[in-house]
Amino acid sequence: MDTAEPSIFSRIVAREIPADVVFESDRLIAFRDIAPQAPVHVLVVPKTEQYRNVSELAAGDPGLLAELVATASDIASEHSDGDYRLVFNTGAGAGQTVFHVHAHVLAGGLGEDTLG
Ligand code: DGP
Repeated sequence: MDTAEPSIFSRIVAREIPADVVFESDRLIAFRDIAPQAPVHVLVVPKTEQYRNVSELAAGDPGLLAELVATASDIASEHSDGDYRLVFNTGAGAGQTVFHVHAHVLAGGLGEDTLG
């Protein structure tokens, strides 16, 4: 028996917890991060939680990863000037806290000192 709890993002997909959803398709959902790190900070998330991180997604369903990247680009164009940073935290040591693959789309007035 699978006793694993659904991830927090699966609960957003199921509308069990609220989120500010900006995009949804049959395979993806995108919503604003609860703790924004940039003027535009949206998470793009496959609806399936079978992939824990971007490496697993790339190996298991590269087409879905390509859809995710295209969606991130569209969101940056729709909500800002089209320039964006795409971040996949991978592993607890890199700051990943939700082990259901997701991309952070950061856009809108990014300072030059916000990354390395
Ligand atoms: P990461 O550290 O890469 O695993 O990012 C997880 C992100 O998820 C973090 O920036 C905060 C966000 N987050 C966690 N719980 C919720 C939630 O319930 N709603 C929303 N909108 N974002 C959440």
